[in-house]
Amino acid sequence: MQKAAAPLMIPVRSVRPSPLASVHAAEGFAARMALRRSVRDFSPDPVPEGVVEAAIRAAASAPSGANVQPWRFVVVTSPARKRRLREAAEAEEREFYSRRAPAEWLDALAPLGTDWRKPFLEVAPVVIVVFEVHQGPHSPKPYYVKESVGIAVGLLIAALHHAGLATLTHTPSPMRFLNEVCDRPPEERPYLVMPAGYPAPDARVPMVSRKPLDEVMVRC
Ligand code: IYR
Repeated sequence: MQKAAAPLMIPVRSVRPSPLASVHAAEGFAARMALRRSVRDFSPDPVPEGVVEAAIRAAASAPSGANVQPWRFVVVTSPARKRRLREAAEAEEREFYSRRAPAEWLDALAPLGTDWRKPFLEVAPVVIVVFEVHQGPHSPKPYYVKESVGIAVGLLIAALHHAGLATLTHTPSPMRFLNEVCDRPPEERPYLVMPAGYPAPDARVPMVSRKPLDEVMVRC
């Protein structure tokens, strides 16, 4: 086997902030992210042109295994397509809530107040369906796919929140119906569904809290 050519290397573009500016930036970001909530009641108001594109560009800047970038972001805005999405998702969710979910899982979900109804898939002005891209006729073998796509989705959520939009990380189960609804080939596997938009004026979210830092961070 021939050895791969040495990669072209370029200088890293980075400006080191002062320590104070660094702490300020980190604190500001943490405070902003702490305001993010998963929203299930959306306003149908459209989102400004370009916000979703820029947020997906931010998401697609994520690190990925071997830099394969194994993700596809399908942006659904057409009312007809959103309706199909909702109908197909609700059919699965109806099964999930009435038959498939074990009692333990339903108990865990009870504080969130979720059920099989998914009107947000039709009401939100944009629904981004995220797919993992596996090896196929036009896609190389990816590595650490779930980790890579998870990181990209984290950036997507942060980017949309930063732009003032609310999101929901929605995971219908099973999700294969999304290939048909979104016209995607079999090597693309649904990862999650993300409605995005502004919260409805009367939107409510469950009163839940985040673990304090000393519960999630340890030093060793
Ligand atoms: N997919 C279902 C159930 C659900 C599961 C988890 I884990 C959640 O955090 C929330 C919901 C639904 O979307 O309702």
